[in-house]
This record gives sequence, structure tokens and C-alpha cells, in this order.
Amino acid sequence: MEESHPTNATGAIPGRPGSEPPPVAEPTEPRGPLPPKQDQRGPEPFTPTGQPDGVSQEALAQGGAYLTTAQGTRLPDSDHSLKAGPRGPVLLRDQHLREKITHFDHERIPERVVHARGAAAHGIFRSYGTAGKVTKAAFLAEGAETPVFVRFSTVLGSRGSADTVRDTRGFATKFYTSEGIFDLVGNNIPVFFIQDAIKFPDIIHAGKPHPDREIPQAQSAHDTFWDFVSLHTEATHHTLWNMSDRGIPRSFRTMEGFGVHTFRLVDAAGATTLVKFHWKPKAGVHSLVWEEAQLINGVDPDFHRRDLADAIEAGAFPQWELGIQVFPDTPEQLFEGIDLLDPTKIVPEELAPVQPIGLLTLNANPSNFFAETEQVAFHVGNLVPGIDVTDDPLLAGRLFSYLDTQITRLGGPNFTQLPINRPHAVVNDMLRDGMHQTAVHSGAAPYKPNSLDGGCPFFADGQERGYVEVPVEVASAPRVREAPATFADHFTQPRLFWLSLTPVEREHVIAAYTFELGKVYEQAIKERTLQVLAEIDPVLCEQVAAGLGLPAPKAAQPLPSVQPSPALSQVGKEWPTAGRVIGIITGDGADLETVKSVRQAILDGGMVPLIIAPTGGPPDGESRNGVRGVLDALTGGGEPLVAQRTFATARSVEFDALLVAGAPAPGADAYGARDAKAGDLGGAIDPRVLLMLAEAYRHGKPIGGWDGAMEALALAAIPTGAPGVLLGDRGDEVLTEIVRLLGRHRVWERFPAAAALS
Ligand code: HDD
Repeated sequence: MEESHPTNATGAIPGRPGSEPPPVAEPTEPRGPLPPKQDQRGPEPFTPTGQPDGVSQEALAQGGAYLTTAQGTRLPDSDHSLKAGPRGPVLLRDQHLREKITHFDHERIPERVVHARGAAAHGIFRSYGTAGKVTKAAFLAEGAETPVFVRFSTVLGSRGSADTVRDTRGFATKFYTSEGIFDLVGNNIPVFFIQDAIKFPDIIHAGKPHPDREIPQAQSAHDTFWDFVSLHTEATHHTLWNMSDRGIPRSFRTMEGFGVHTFRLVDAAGATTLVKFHWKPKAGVHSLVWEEAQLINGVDPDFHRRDLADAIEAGAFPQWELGIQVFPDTPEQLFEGIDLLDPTKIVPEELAPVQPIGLLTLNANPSNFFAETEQVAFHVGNLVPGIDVTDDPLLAGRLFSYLDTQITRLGGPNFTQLPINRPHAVVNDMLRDGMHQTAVHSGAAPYKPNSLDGGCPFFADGQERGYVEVPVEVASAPRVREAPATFADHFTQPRLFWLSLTPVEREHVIAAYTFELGKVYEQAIKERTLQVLAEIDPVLCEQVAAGLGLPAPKAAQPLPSVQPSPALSQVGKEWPTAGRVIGIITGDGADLETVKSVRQAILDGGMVPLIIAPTGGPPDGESRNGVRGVLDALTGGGEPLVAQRTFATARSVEFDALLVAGAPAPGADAYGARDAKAGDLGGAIDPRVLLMLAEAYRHGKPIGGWDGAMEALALAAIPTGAPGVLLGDRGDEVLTEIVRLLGRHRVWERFPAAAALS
């Protein structure tokens, strides 16, 4: 069935597979209204029944030119209730009023009990075929292309919570394979808080807001969370990852993803292999710094959601490679002494390299948030032939939970019929009836065996690509509520992670623990957590204790000796800069030809330039503070340009790097500017620009400038010659150096731990 989508100026459907990606451009550039969708057009092309020609009824969520009731009756008015006279009482018989309000009353469905806040995108997965050696899964065969839908999320916050809180991020992928749905429901952290699903309600109750006042929202910095994780030390590893930069990703686009559990792959001959799944972002693994994350929560609570949608709309399609770590399927299920069934343990990549098996490209935004992002239903039990589960006790509980939760959340058992959840493979189940049944099933015999429907549908064995569970031997053992002895070590891998981080990353971990525990009221919880930290590393414990003003305890047991895994650090690597955002601060007297060419060079590099001017455009009337001049020149000659941000709307946190084109004088709306001369504002530079520069400097962002930029930097107390601060005569040369620095994500040397870095 043909879908209807708005087309861009070239006639291509933005972001749809098969259509040419539009060039990278500022996605929030002012634009006219989008062309109407096929089912929203005016009356001309419509048939007398109100349906557009050539489009089937099923393809349309809405059809015809006229507003109707849900029963299809056309309406003359939807603004006034039916009344006995204009001033009279509203009449109960107003069917349209009752239908409209009743539907509205039921517009919300229960939000997800965890991972309520999320954003998603459509895409395509192209298999390299390299996994063909270990699995018969058709979508992992060479060259196979599979449509996907990926939803990213935070765990703790409710649906309207802010994006950049410190939390684990969900990374759930639905593969619409030719053999049915495969869901890889992972996180951006490779380990989990608990080893057994029976503890899931405990960790979630502890992390969610306090039950009496329902605060704090979407935070782990509170007593119940730290109470639980300090008593339940198997959570130590995951908590340490949360306190690291991984807990505050820069973007969904710059997160790794992990399947966490060990899965079992099966090849065509029935041979099995154990694997762990990894998503590796092409854009690199980058994080925010804590102050930045906190500011964003106020300045732009939709920061991650917006970033994902803007990137896709601009044609900078986010990409990840899917990879597997491969282990022999031995009866012990151990690799180098690491228990592969323990979801609180990683296998360092240095011991088992991640082997790439395919490429994921997200290339289309959802058309409707509710229908797609909200109603998508993932399940770790959605498997295809060639992929099976292991006996990881956390995974076992998940296999129960996901189906169960959708029945409440989506109002019954027929949620697989929702368009976003519908398999692309042919479905012929014998599931019937139930709430919201939308299929009109035929046949008289929804049971097997039958003769009335000629025995249909038939069974498929392994040869016919039926799903056959691996006949794994089940050990004969007493029935117990116990964990294996190999699950008992809770501190070796946290120490491994800690020692794998660079000094600046460790500094961030220390600051995060100090912040979070500083928000805890109960002294006993802080002290207990310090004891946990002592078991990881004395420096970590002592530094956090110093920040809290408490004595640092000694480790109760000898510190394990570990081999660090450099792959776990985010610092010290070079990454592509495509899709990164560079702000260009302009002002009165800026050389606008340079601004134009620098902007173009940023676009040519696949990055997003945002011009920041004293006020918005387009110019009309009298110029104030030279704004008119800026915009006139920007719009003059060639492609029209406008300022996408003003000194009032811009904040440093939106940019990965800043360029200063001249000395930006105070805008007309700077604090008190209408009543005061520039000098009264503390200088000739707009105070909001000074704030932006000071923040960008503190957050380790590259800063460049030319012309009068030196004055702005000096007033922002940024030392000349500081690392990552570049002043030059030529904008293009400054940009080249800024982009080089951006490849390292931040100017790490600016952080206090820098001395230890070298
Ligand atoms: Fe879960 C949602 C990831 C353990 C029970 N989980 C959910 C989502 C992600 C994960 C990404 C959001 C899916 C979406 O976007 O719709 N969960 C994980 C990972 C886990 C994990 C990586 C450990 C390795 N989860 C886990 C356990 C249980 C659950 C142990 C219960 C025993 N998870 C759920 C749930 C959710 C869910 C209650 C809420 C909404 C949903 O399923 O659809 O069933």
C-alpha cells in the first residue's frame, strides 16, 4: 500500500529508504507550512464519497476533505456546543460534544512502568553476512536488508521528564525480518543492577520517586536509590557506569548499545555459539558534562529527542554497527573465568573482540509519536530461527514481563495488530477475539488438528524455517532459591571499569558520587556507600568522602588485581564530526562575508552551523544595535541566510563548539539595555554572549574567533592561549583547527585532572 508523505523541494521523501538523502542543513531554519498529506488535501481530487482517488480506505488514517464524527457523518461546526439559544443551557443530546469529549478523556494510555520517556526512529539494517558462520537467521545473511524501528529511552523518569538526567538509556531495536519480529531490547550500559529478575521491582521501586511526595523526578540522587544499591552490592558495577560519563550521553546518536545478556546463536547444521550483542555508533561515544546536562534539563528538556529528529530531518542519518563477541557454548558457560550467565559482568573487548556483522541506519522520523513511539511494544522473547536465549536468570524473568506489561499498557492482547508492531512476515496464528480485535479472520477452525479448514495452517519444521528451540540439556539439580557461586564477586569488575578510565573520566565519576550522595539525607546510607567505594578503589573512596566531609573507610577485603580494558574509556580517540553543532556568534560590525563562507564550510563538512545574532530576522523597520545590518548582509547575495538563534534563545549547551565573529555588542533586549549604556552592562559585549563563552570554556568545548573576538574572550575571563581557544585572522583557518579539536569531542586538557592525563 502506498503511504503518503510530505516531499521536500526536490520531490524526494525526506529520510525514506530509497530516496536520496537531502543535504545536511540547519533543520530548524524557518520554513513555510509543509505540503498537505495525501489524506489532508482539499476537495478537488476527492471522489463523491470523500476518498482520494486511487488510495485505498485502509491506507488512510483520515480521509476526505470534510470534518466528520467517528461514524463518518459530516459536521458543520466543532466550536460550539448545541444549546437552547446562544445563552441557553447545553443540551445532553449533543452527540458530537459527547463523542469529542469522551474520546479526549481517553486519549492517554498508561505510560511504561519503566522507560516511559523515549524517542524513536525508523531505519534499515544491512547485514554484512559475517554472522552467517554462526547463525542461520535470515536477516543476518550476507546483503540482507531489514526494516527496523529503534526506541531510545531513559529508565526512571515519567513520560514528560527531561532528557539529560543521569540515568541508564534504553536502546531497543525491532527488526521486521522475513522470518518474523526479532527484538533486541538493550541498554547503553553493558551490565545490569541485578542478577535475577525477581529483584526488578525492588531496584525500580528504589529508583523511582519517593512514594509519599513523588519526588525527585527522573533522578537517582535520593535516599531510596542509594539505600538499595549500597545494601545490594551486585548493583555496584551498573551504578559505577551510571556515575561515569555514560550516565549522561551527549546524544542518542553517540551512545553504544548492549544486549547485556549472553544469547545463543544456532547455525544451519544446529551447532551453537554464545554471543553478546554490541551497537557501536559511527559518530563516536560522547557524553555531556554534568553541569551542561543540568542546564539542558531546564533550557531544552527535549534535547535528545530534538537532536535525533533534527539529525534525521537534516539527512545526517545516525548509524551504528552491530557486532558480536563470540564464545564457545561449553557446559560451564564461562569465558576466561567470567560467568556468561551473570548480567552484572562484561567480557572485556581485549579478550573477545567485537566482530561487526551489520550496519544500522536511522533514516526516517516517526509520522505520529503516539501511534509509533508510544505504542511500539518490545519483547526479549521475540526471536527468529537462529537466535535463542540462555539460562541467564535475569533474562528468564524478562521473557515473562514484556508480554504481560503490554496487555495492561496497550489494553488487551491484540497489540501485535497495531501498525508499528505488525510483523512484515506473513502471520497465520490461531489467536482469536479479545479487546480491540481489528482483524476479520476467516475460516471455521481456529484450532489444530482440524479437518474443516483442510488442516490449515500447517506446521513448519526447521527445514521450513520453523522456530525450533535448541534442545539444551537441563541439569538435574535440586530446586533452590540460590545464585551460583560465580555470581558472588561484586567488586572485581567495578574496579576493572574504574581503572580503565582516564583521569578526567575518574574525576567526573568522583564528582557524580559526591553530588548524588550529597543529596542523600541519611548519614548511614552515605557511610555504607563509602564502604562500597572502598572495595572498588581507595582514591575513589577518599575523594568522595572528602567531598562529603566524612571519614574514608578502608576496604574490608583485599583489592582484586585486574587488567584494565582501554576499550571502556571514551577519551583519547578521534571521531568523525558529521552532525556536530557549531554556533557562530555574530554582531554589529561582523564581517558577514566571512560568516557566510565559514557557515558554508561547516555545512560542507556535514556539520550543523547555527548563526547566533543579537535579535531575530527578517529585518524590518529601524535597525537597533546594527542588527539590521547583520541580517541585510546575511540575506544579500546568493542563498538567503537568517539567524537561527538570538542572544535571547541561545545557550552554550546547544553547541559542540563556538565561533565568535567579531565583538558582539549588547542586543537591544540585553538585561536593562534599553535603560543603560553598554558600559553599564560590564563591557561592550552582550552579557549573554559572555555567559555562553564562559560555559563553553568550562565544559571543555573548542572556541574560536576572529576580528574583535579577543575582547569578548577577555571579558569572559578566558585566558589567551588556553587549550582549545583559537584566535586568528582568517575564519577558515580557525574553523579547520576547531573541527580538528571537535574530533576529540572535548578539550580534555581544560579539566582539572588534565595534569594527570599527560
Ligand atoms: Fe526492561 C522496558 C531494557 C531488565 C521489564 N526494558 C524496557 C525497555 C528497555 C529495557 C530498553 C524499553 C523498551 C521500549 O522502548 O519500549 N530491561 C532492559 C534491559 C534489561 C531489562 C537491558 C536488563 C538487561 N526489564 C528488565 C527486567 C524486567 C523488565 C529484569 C522485569 C522482570 N522492561 C520491563 C517491562 C518494560 C521494560 C516492565 C516496561 C515497558 C515495556 O516493558 O514495554 O516489561
